[in-house]
Amino acid sequence: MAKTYFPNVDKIPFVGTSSLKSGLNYHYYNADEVIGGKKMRDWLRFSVAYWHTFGQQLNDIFGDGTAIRPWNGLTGMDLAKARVEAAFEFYDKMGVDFFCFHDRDIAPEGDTLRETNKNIETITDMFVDYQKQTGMKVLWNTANMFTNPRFVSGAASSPFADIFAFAAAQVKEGLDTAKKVGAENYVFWGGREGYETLLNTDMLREQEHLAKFFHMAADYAKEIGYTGQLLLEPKPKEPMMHQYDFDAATTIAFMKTYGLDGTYKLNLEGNHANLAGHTYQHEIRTAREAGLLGSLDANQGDKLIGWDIDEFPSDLYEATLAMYEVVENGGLGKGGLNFDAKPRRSSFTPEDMFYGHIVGMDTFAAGLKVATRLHDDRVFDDFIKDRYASYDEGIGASIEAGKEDFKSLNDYIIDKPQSALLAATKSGRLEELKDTLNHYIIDTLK
Ligand code: XUL
Ligand code: CO
Repeated sequence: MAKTYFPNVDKIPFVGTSSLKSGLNYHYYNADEVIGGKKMRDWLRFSVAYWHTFGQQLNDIFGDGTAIRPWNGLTGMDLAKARVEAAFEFYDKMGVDFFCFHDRDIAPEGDTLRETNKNIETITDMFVDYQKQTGMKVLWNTANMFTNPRFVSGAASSPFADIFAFAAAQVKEGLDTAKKVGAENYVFWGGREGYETLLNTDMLREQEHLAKFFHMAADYAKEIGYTGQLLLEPKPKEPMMHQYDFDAATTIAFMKTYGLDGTYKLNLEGNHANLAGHTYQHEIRTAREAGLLGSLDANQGDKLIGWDIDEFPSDLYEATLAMYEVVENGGLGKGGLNFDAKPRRSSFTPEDMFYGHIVGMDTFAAGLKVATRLHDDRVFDDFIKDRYASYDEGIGASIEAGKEDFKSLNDYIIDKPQSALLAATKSGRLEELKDTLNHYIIDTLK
């Protein structure tokens, strides 16, 4: 019998909502259940993040790792290989269809890039074998260009040309890997693409380098026939004081400035949205309306903490509104929901790795159910349509059609009394809408 890494956990079954108590089972995620014309697994396309689940030791800046993991004690390639075996056992038991990884999560670095790439290829050979046996797919892979000290001042935006060259070669290998493992997307999160102080930074030159880098990556992907979607992942701060891909709107402006919006889309993360002073829904809406919604990193932050804590999502309200955007978008296409999340430092057993994903998957599955009803009943759509109705006829329609100017609008409005202007406005009914939203959540999930 093959070695078992998680002997205390069986395949996670769907048990429904008959029992309130959590356990190693799903209450809402029922992979093959059809919601709004599509299976849950196809709406949600859940993915396990290799770095958090198989790399994290749960250390924080004040304390060592607490994680008890079946591979503890192993090092180098032995560790890397054990993690692959454990990972595929974990995916099978969770019943997820996708995983994501950084190059440096899966294999140790050698002294040269050539040696490092050899290590990667040994591990991705194992991935491909397991993928053939299990049908597991890669949602995306990416390059870690932020941990090693060579990236102290960035990668593609580093002031030092050799570091730019190294980053290019690293992403070249990353795109070859993406093609090899059939990754449906390739992600760029600008780990240290930003600055600490403008006193020593040529911001324009750094951003031009970054754009050039993304063009080179897209060109190389095309050259090798890699057809996955290329994604940029915004984050406003941490590790750099200021990150260039600050939020969805800033990244979209950057993409449009440098002609990247035809080749790249966005990967949006809940906790990153909060750090930028936005809701997760705001970021997803911004990308959706620009036609640039690519994929989602599902996690949550905390109102009381100002940094990235990558907590597994459990906030039904936030998940409902995120899924509402996804449903309005007709799904995520090649994208999915990647749990860029880890258990808390005090949740250190192997079983907590399962519980973390269970709460995340059940939260988003529940969110999908509520969102589908909100969409089908046109709860917000009808309200919003009515709120803007004055643009559907008369002067509003004429403004939208470009038939008016400041002079014509002045003539139209100049003699209207204040009472008529006030009568032209309507209550936004925020409290009523929130109450309705609560009713939908409670009724759908009962
Ligand atoms: C960091 C983060 C990354 C990216 C991939 O905050 O979100 O893990 O998702 O590099
Ligand atoms: Co992320």
